[in-house]
Amino acid sequence: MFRQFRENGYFFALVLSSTLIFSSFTFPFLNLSVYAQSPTTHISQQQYDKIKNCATDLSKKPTPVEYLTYFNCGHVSKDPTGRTVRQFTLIVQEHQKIPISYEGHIFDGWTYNGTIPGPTIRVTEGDLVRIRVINSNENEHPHSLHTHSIHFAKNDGVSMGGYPGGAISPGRSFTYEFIAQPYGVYPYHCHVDPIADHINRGLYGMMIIDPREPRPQMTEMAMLLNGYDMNYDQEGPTHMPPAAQFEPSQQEEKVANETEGANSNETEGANSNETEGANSNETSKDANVTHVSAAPDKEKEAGDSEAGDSERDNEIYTVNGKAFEYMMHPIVLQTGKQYRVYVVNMLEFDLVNSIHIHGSMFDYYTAGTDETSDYNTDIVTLTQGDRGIMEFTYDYPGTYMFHAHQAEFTDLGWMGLFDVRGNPVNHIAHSST
Ligand SMILES: [Cu+2]
Repeated sequence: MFRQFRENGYFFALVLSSTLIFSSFTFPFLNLSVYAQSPTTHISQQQYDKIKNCATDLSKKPTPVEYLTYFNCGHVSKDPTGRTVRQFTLIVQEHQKIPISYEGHIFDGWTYNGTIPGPTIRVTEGDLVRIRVINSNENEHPHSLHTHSIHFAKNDGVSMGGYPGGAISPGRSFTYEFIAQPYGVYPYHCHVDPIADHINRGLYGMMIIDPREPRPQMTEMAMLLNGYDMNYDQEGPTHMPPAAQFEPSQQEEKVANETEGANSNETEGANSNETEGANSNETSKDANVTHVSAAPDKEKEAGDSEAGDSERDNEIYTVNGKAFEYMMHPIVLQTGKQYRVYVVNMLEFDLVNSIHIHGSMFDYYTAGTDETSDYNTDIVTLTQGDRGIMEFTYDYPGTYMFHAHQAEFTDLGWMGLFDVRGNPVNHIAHSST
């Protein structure tokens, strides 16, 4: 495995030397001088959105390169109390042909707004967030939107409890509402059973809740770690390129067999949030609850529960949706500048994922819910749903890899490059180049 990794490195060194020359990737640096330090209290919503690098075209489908810095801050308005309201629309579409490699692999994906991952939703703590999810008419399955963070049960996007937002039928929509809290970085995803399928198909994304007071300003990026089980259909790869070889597993696919929580499925774009008695979740132990992965443990032998799932595997691993994207388009950084990366792991079927950077160290903020970093490291390990914030600086120019520290994942696509430019800083350079 390691040898293969090294070979891949050499292969991509060659690719890199040519792509660097022709690279059309320009990194959108922010002009941040005005807000170099956290100001005191008042920053207007408009000013804040500007330094957040909010996208101006919300209908855009960002490419995997653009995804890095594409922050969708929603359509902004104010409610009668002056509170900022941010509205988003996510359209779920099944059977989208998503290019996920440079070797022609097409994934039969289910998407929020046409991309995998879905758009990065960015709001500020205290905002009223409304996310309208439309399940397209031509879809075959119910879907939902489950966001992590704090909210009423009826806005949780799960079928238990019989909430309409737990399973939106094709042709219907539901508007999820919550006050954004607490600040941090979160995953969002569909929570309809079988959930592994709905996630692996591509229904997930990142949500950033910014603190009311801006974090120290630096150039920001989003990195979402994922993988693809290509065996849903026969359209998967016949063989992988030298840089990404794998053995197709020979389990056949039981495509999403539907739960159809008969009761649920209201349309309701209504905005009432205030009700919600204490009764909430306990009801309906019958139909829905049995689907929640407790049953298989009893049936299967220990150590091999959910035998069907244990055979599932990913053939391609990526950051931001496309294998080796940032080797083909290295991310240009400058020595001495500070960078912040919001990282979320949504990899299905593998227990852990990781992110490791070469040539520097980063401060890590688990879940992004604290102002002080937890530790300084060059690798962090994440299980599905785990996330955090990395902050780092490069002292020396050069080309540095960043990748999962599992060689299998790197071989199959989860590897990228920082192209660090500028003069050495802070230290005396021992050698040039
Ligand atoms: Cu779904």
